[in-house]
Amino acid sequence: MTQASTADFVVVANRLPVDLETAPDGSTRWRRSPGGLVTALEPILRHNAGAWVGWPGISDIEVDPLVEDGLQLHPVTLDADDFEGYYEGFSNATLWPLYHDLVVKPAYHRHWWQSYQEVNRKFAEATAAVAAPGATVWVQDYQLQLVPALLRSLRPDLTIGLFLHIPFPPAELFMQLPWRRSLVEGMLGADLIGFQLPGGADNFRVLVRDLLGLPVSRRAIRPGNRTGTIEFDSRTVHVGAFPISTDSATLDRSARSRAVQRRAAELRADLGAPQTLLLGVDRLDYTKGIDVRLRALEELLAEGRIDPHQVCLVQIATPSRERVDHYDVQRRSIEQQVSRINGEFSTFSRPLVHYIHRSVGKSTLAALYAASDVMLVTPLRDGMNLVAKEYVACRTKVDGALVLSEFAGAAKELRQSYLVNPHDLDQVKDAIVAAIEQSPAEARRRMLPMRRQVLTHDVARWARTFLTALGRAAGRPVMAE
Ligand code: ADQ
Repeated sequence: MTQASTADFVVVANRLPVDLETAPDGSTRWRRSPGGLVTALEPILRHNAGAWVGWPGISDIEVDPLVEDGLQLHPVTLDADDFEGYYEGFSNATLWPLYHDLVVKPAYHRHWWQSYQEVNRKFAEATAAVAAPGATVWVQDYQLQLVPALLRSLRPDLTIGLFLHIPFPPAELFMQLPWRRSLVEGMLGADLIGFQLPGGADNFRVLVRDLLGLPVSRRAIRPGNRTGTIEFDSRTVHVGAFPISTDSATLDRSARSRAVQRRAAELRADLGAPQTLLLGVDRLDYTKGIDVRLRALEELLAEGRIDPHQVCLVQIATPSRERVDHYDVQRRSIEQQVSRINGEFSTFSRPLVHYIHRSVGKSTLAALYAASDVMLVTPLRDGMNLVAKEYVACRTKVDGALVLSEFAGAAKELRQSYLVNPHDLDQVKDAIVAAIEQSPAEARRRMLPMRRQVLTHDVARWARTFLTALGRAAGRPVMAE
């Protein structure tokens, strides 16, 4: 690891693509956390002497900039109060529920907002110190919505993009936020603001028109992509939809590999060789509708519409935001549901629901996708939902079935899935039964176009499309890829 220098391309995200871990003896070391974002951005970062600014995952630790595996990493230090106010508080107990249709009630606290402003300033200052003259900066997600304007005031020479990974709510919901004007003005510091869906971009434009009284237009900056412009502070801010995706070719290749195929067969055997294997993979979050699918399953079993000897569900639920109250409530309720179903319907040879409250490795995940007949993705609201796309990318035999909530962004592209309204339990139940009973021909008819979509629209294409639009919005040449 060597000292980092300034960069022509900077990614700013709440988390670095590596986690700092503390060993039992108190020493620290870095562990790579290869998410989809870093996979997509890594080639661009390398070609452009890029840098990543983010929090290393542990509070109260000062870490020097470093170069890890060729990537310049600039850690932002957060103390325990920052973590509580900015991250757990304002990001995850105010903005997260507000942007997900008030699935739970958002909490509005002035000291959280104060902390959010302070931490966003820290990120903006760290970025201003790292970016080379005229550099391109790409700010990620709802935790950092004030960074674009703060950064622009520090460094007017920069080209700034912002991408929101979660939904952007309708104006009538957003208007609840006591600090609505400051937050929107923070975002408008960007040259281009990207949303997952055209609906999010539309919500933002309506909000800006109504809240700030600004003229908004619909000048297209990319044919076929619904975008518009907003005139703000003598600048033109572009707004558009850029649906994110997964690293589909790598997943497809991994799912075809002998090792993953063998692991998939072993998993099915270990699970008692059920006739039908159902799968859920989510962060344990109240927006994901894990409870919805468990309720549907329980009713179907109670009504005798599915046979407990033939069906089994694996539900992987990654621990998430465990100190935020609503997450704890959700976890307990899911665990109760799982035990109730298992108490009623497990056989002596196997439990009905295998509930795993842990993260699993990439190849195990690919094997689970390859092994499962029906994938259950039933969020009440979700920006995109990459799990749905990952499942499709792993169905290399063009079979399997995806039950997908129409409130996930992915539903706009995966039209051939079994689309459901997660609030309509009877519809969810009927879709699960139809998915279990579908013929191989029907499976193929549905899966083929979904695979075509996911394989041709991968995460690298998403990043390229956004950065090309950002270059056009700023009127500068786009960077090398
Ligand atoms: P998330 O809400 O985290 O992301 P999602 O898009 O499904 O939701 O991404 C989760 C990722 O974590 C997937 O790549 C999945 O494979 C992985 N994962 C989940 N459980 C796992 C486990 N137990 N072990 C290992 N890996 C696991 C937010 C938004 C989404 C949006 C993404 C990307 O909420 O709507 O799709 O960002 O923009």
